[in-house]
Amino acid sequence: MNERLANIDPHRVDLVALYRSMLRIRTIEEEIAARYGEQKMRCPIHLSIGQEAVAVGVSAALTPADQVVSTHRCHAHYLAKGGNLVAMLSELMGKTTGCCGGRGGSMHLFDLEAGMLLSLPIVAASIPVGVGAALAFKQEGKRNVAVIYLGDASLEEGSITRARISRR
Ligand SMILES: Cc1ncc(C[n+]2csc(CCOP(=O)(O)OP(=O)(O)O)c2C)c(N)n1
Repeated sequence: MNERLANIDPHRVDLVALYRSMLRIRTIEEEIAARYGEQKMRCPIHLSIGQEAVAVGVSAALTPADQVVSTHRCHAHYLAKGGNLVAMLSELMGKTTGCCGGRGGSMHLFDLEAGMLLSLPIVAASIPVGVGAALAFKQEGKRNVAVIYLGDASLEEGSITRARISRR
């Protein structure tokens, strides 16, 4: 197990802060759902309501220098990792102030400063990118962690097998 994860003491983790972070994400996503019909968000949207704990729990074990790669369902991963909310909402609305300049939409969130490396809607495409980020850390002699979020549909894609092979 990664040393950083192994060192987490559940009695010292700020559970209220974790809960607040989960609630914040839930509230934001519920508001997005409620307002989607206004047609100001000009992109398809995939919510992750009910999965907030995964994003918040994982991010709690990471530093800003650790990197995360996500999928089409990336709002919670982005927010939990410290992604900028205004840049995210601007992106959903296709504004130039969005994190992708308004060209990517909901499925392409990233925030390099926060260590949110990339989100990719192509199923399993996040896997080789995350493996590459981990390899870069290794080659640079850094002890950082790269996290790949994926849905179970990724498991039947060839890139997950190739990622396992390249790990050896
Ligand atoms: C290579 C590829 N094939 C098909 C699609 C169309 N597609 C978009 S989301 C999705 C389902 C993804 O399921 P899963 O990864 O389990 O995530 P979930 O949406 O269930 O959270 C598919 C097949 C795609 N984006 N990429």
